[in-house]
Amino acid sequence: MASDSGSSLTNTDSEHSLSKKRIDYKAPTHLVPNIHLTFELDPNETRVKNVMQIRRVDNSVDFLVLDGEGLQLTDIMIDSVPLTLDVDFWKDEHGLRIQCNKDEFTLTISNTISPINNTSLEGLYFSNGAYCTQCEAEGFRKISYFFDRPDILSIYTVCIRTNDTSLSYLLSNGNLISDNVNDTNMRECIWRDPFPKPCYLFALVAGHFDKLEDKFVTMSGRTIELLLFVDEGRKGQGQHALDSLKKAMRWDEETYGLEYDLDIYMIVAVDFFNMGAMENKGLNVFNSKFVLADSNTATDEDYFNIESIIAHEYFHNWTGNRVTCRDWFQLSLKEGLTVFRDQQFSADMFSPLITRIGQVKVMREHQFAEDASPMSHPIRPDEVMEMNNFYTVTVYDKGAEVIRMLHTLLGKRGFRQGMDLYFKRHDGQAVTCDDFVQAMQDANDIDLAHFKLWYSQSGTPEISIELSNDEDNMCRIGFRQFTQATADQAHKQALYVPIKVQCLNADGKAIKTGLANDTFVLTDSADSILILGDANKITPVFLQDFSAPVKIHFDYSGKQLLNIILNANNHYSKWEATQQLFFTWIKSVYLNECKLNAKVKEELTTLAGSLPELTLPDEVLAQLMTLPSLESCIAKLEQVNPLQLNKAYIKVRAYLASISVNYMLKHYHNINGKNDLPYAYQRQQVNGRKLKNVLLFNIACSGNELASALIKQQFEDASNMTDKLGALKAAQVYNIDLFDALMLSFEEQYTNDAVVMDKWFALHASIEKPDLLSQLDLLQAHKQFSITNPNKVRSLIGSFAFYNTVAFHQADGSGYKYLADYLLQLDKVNPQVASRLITPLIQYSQLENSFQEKIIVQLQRLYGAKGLSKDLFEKISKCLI
Ligand code: 0A1
Ligand code: ZN
Repeated sequence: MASDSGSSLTNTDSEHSLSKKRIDYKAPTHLVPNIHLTFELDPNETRVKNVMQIRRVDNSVDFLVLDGEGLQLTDIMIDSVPLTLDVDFWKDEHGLRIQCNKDEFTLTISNTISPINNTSLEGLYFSNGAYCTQCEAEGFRKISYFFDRPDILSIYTVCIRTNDTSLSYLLSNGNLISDNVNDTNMRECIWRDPFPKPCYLFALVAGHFDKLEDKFVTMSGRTIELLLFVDEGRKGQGQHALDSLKKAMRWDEETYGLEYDLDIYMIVAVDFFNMGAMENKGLNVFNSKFVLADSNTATDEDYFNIESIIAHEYFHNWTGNRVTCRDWFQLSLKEGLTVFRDQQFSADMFSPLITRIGQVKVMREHQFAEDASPMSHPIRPDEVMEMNNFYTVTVYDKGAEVIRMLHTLLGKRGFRQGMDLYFKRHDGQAVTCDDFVQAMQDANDIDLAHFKLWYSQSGTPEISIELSNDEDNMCRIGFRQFTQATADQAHKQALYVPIKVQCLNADGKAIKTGLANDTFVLTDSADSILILGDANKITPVFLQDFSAPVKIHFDYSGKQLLNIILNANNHYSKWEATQQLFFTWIKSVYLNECKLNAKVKEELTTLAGSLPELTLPDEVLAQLMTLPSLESCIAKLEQVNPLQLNKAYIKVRAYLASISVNYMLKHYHNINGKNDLPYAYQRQQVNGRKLKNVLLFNIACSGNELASALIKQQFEDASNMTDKLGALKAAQVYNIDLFDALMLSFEEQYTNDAVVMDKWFALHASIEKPDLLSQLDLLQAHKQFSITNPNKVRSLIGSFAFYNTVAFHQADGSGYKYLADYLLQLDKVNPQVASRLITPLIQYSQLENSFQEKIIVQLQRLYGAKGLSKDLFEKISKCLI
């Protein structure tokens, strides 16, 4: 009856009857131009009165279906006339069906909810003494009965009432209309948001906070009030977030001509939040981890992430809020585009290279793995059971790669013209990915029909490339594309793939390719190009800057890769070549029973010998000296034994570190000696610290006895969190006793800082030792740990399951069982977080059968559990079919 299904399932439920399909979209039968909400706050029983002005748009329909979950209905009226249950309306656990054949009417519904008992952190919840809402994707139905779908846009007036004087701020979207206290000491704040919005952008926050204030003058001269609310005593940690917001506001004006629309922009930081942040109109809610920063508590990486997430949420004001999604299958319309915009911003603010490398790692480590898993889906999914399961690296990050390809194809100007047309056509509307691509096409006079397959086809295209000699001294480069069948789609088509190509001769000099923008666009399953030169002497560089989200197969020799590292003029290509080289060595040692053979040793020695000759900026050098993650190596192999691979990985890392340790020690001392400036999040300083910490880590990996003193010294002298954490990470691979001693001192120092303690939990959970499981039990009993706090759960259990190969993939399956046991508990508290945490158990396709079998045992156990959430059910059932 109501438009969604239940949250509690048994394994006998049929998946099909529960999921929704994209093609089944139906336009709304009714619209709600205005909604007036009144909240009387109480932790146990908050009263919600919802007055909706409703207009029927389909007069063949004489009833309306409203979503509502876990609500206590107290009152329901149409045009002030009370309705009778089972006569005028019907109710079940998904919502209401109301009989009504009026064209225009006012529907008033009152209900109560219990914020304090809401541990799902969806809807209205109460934590750390504050009320907070999270409505995306379908959380509004846990607050009040409504059409909980993104294509119903309403003007909201919100009245918040309380007699709790400790709640100094009562906030909602839009502008504050009034703030009064009546004679019974009831305070009442009224907010009105003049921009029609879907209910997923509604927000309410009530609590006691410290407030940072600032102003921003827009390009048209309007003054916007900026307010940042943080927990009491944390004001000193909010400035970077506020500065980031102003940068983002200016950047969007300069880059896309987009100006902020309301007179006030508020951000609230909370400790209990399921995701990173939420773009509610004019009232963003942030996980405090992505707001709070000072040099003592946040690393350079934290500073980077805060800047980028603050910008992401701000950019949503246009890409997401002013133009929103018609239905949730279109999520990438706002997310892919906004991630692309935040990447552009980070590249401009910090560094194009580092931003790009970071993004490529996300794709290779996480998105490729998702595509190879039972959860594989296109960036615009076709079938969904639980929408929260589709806030994925595919929708977000692959979605951003698809937008990036459009940008490459249309150029900066053409892309901007497309964006302008998109806003001109669709401001104030709820639209589809097709509408977006159409605007890009119409503004540029280009046919994007083939390109659009990226929206509907899942899987990672694999491009195999071969070089051969042709007539007239020409070299033929042959390309073949193939996409393996995925769990959701058996048949694949050739996609439109822009491949950036560069060719070097044996001395590293660039050879002209004659390709426009150095880009070859592969549109068929096979094609080739000719360039001048000898196939045996050319060193080609493919997919520069990761010009498409694909895998490349080309059989490089070690010599060719070294040629690129030493001679290519593009830093990204150098990084890519080192990653390839490292992977080749790790694979070869893995296949050789974890022994280093003479060829690998020789190539490692050549690379180590050429490091001192590479006069490169610190940021590049630091990247070149960092191995690819173990996860990205697993993603490139089949039937992997992760424990053996880890051994091979450590072996290569240690050998390379040991043969270059003198160079690294010298370089480390050199940088450390210059380090006397007060901390600033400033590019040169950040890059210096990055390189220094990479060096320290490698020195530790070499096992050199000098490492101990250096680590201790750096830990003690550190004037900032980046260096402190750098020392701890080095200690973690160097010596457990040293690590434990430093961790104890770290805990004493930061015990009262929740965000910093997350780092402490994560470090403990990632120590590579088989008896970690009993230590995890102890850590769960730590006074700072709570299963109700997603940050803590992610830090401890997430770090173990995602990144601790030795402890998680134990040969007896005990690591898998540990996670499954934990998920059974967590699912009852917060299904959304449980469902994200199951990822390492469902991404098993690259593992050796013996590991897969042990994982399946745990998945079957979970599947048999009573009352499993829809979130976990959807994922597990996909694994077990
Ligand atoms: N739209 C937000 C992310 C977000 C999504 C879902 C949430 O709860 C289920 C919370 C936040 C963004 O892209 O930043
Ligand atoms: Zn977003």
